[in-house]
Amino acid sequence: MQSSGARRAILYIGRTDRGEAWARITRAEAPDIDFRIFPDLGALEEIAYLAAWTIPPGFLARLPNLRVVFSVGAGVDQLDLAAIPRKLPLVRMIEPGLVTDIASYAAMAALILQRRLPEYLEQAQNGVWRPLNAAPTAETPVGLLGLGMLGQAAAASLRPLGFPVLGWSRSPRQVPGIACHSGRDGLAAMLARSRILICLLPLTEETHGILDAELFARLPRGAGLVNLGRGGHLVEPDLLAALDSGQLAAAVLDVFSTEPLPRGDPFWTHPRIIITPHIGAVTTNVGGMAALLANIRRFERGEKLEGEIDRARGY
Ligand code: NDP
Ligand code: OXD
Repeated sequence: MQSSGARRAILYIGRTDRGEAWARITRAEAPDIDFRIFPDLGALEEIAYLAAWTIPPGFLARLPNLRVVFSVGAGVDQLDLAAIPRKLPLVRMIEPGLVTDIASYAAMAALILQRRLPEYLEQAQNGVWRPLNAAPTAETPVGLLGLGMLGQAAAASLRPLGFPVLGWSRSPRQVPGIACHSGRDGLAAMLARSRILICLLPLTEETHGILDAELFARLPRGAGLVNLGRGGHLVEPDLLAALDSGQLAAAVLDVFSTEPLPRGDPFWTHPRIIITPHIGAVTTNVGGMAALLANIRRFERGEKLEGEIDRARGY
């Protein structure tokens, strides 16, 4: 534990506009803490907290008194986890803005797929006026891979629209209004019913490449896919093959193995793929900084941090 009276600083590495907003909030709400924006480091020994999306290789070794590493996002896989000493607490972002964003994105994507928007966009390109049958939401079960903060937020926005919601987690869960599954058998049972599948898993050794040909084959023919997790969850050639064969009808993708998605990538021009540039949920200035400061206060009181990563599980 560190005395809250000691001179200490947060170093932020990330988007400058957010850094400037967080510096203003810190000056107003926590004047006892110095907020620095990379590469303006100041005295390195004063840096107790690091808040970053990614960290330059080898940089942590320059911070002798670092106490906690905070991810500015809900996920931590974008950080080089092997380079962060295990004795340092690593904390993900938990803030209401992320929950609101994912809830609206999940609803939007499910409706895009259920109402067959990719096909209407393709028809419009060719001046074709042809109504298509769409199963009602009540007959369009949505399976959620991941039933954590964001999976549950997605469920909360889908249920009022009439979608039956199923969910899959690592450990067994009971969430009202969601048919919960866990384990390999649970996954197979959920996939068999999911007309739309939404990935909201963290990227770990266990979940890497989970969205592959074998998984697609377990979905009902003509299902839709939404990837809101990470690009590493998806085996991209397997998605193209599943769309070409009709096993999947369409996909809404927010995350990619390489970001920005390179020019010339076949996803850009595929008529059944809708692309957004990793905006599913974006940490807000006010909610994000409030969460960060609340966690620093907890840490300095010797209390449990909210969102600390279990390094063995990887999330
Ligand atoms: P949580 O840690 O709250 O939830 C993760 C869920 O995934 C839990 O239900 C967990 O199971 C489950 N899970 C993890 N590993 C496995 C596994 N091997 N098998 C089955 N289930 C598993 O994370 P969040 O909901 O906050 O965030 C999820 C992810 O969303 C982030 O890690 C990030 O990758 C992504 N994200 C994407 C954004 C975007 O803009 N596209 C924005 C923010 C986040 P259990 O309940 O048993 O622990
Ligand atoms: C996050 C993200 O993890 O933006 O928060 O993807």
